[in-house]
Amino acid sequence: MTRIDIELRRLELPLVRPFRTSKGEETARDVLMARWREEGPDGVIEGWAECAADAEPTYFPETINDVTSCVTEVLVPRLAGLAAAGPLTVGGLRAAFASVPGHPIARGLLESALLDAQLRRHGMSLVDFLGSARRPIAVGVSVGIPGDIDTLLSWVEGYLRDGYRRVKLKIEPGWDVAPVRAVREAFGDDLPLQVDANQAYSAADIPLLSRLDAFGLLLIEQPFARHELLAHAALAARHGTPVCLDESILSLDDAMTAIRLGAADIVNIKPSRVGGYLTARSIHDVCLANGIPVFCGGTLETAVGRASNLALATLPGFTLPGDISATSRYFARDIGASFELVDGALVAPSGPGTGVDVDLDAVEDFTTSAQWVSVGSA
Ligand code: NPG
Repeated sequence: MTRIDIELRRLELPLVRPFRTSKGEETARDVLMARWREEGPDGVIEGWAECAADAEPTYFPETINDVTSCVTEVLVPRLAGLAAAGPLTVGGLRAAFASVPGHPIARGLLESALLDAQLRRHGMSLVDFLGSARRPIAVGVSVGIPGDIDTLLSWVEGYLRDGYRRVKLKIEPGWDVAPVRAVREAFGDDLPLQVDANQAYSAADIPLLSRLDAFGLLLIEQPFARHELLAHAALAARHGTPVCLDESILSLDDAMTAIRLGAADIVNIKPSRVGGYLTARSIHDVCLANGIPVFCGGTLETAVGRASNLALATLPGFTLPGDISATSRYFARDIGASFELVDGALVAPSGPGTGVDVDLDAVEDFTTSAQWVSVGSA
């Protein structure tokens, strides 16, 4: 008999620099984390995970409150009785949630916290579980929208000095061709450069977006609304700047549909957005089989999410640098050891599970709310 309790903790970590996209500005990362705690014959094991939901449905349909109520009222009750014969496995959890439509972020939060606990019980790292060799991962930096071009250039210059080898510029109508041109003129044509619109354009803007083709970008990410797969396919059919999907991909089915429609030349995989690391790996697999490069997206993760995303990004289809920057790009203080850039790359920790020793004092200091929910015995 194993006793299972799950803590939902909402944290607020101040950002070292405000992060503005076409969707708005954040000055702190408001993040929901789950702590999976199981107490059985072998003692207590804990696993941690974080999710990508925001306070508002800014990037994804699920909000932090949605995830909280789905976890406490829908998902955890479905686990009742499952730990009677021993610790719950990720497979058991997936089976219990199979009848729940949607809610990938909520399902992924619990699955990832359990996966961390399960791997710690087995003494296995997430890198080894995902079946990839541990190696340094080339990473990039995502640059928010500043007030003016001079500020943008000074930010990019600083990030290049820090060692980043790929730059992603956030764009929006009125802030697209000019900043891209300015960065190209200042830093040259060899800088791996890409742009991300976060759904800010419509199909009527295809002629405008075509002007970006002149700048040799690696990709343009999510120019149109998430359901506009046909518009993305129309843009991709021009064979100009490669088209990358992010917010459109909430599941493995979404990825397969996008590939079939020709709506994605490249896919940004954000594990939390698609329901966890197993689904993320499946999306990686289907993209690899279809010749679609992928990169690991980011949502200003804490050490827990950053370590997990680095582990995923060791898979062979992740041929493009991910949005997985060093800790100092985001936070002055994190809830785990800092990730430092070496030669433009980061390395996933090698310890069991995510490999992150969660700093409970820091967690406490950043907590804005917390609640425990117990998995019933029957
Ligand atoms: O390095 O974590 C990072 C940021 C990468 O640009 C990034 N993330 O639209 O992909 C995005 C954006 C994002 C941030 C999305 C926060 C959702 C929340």
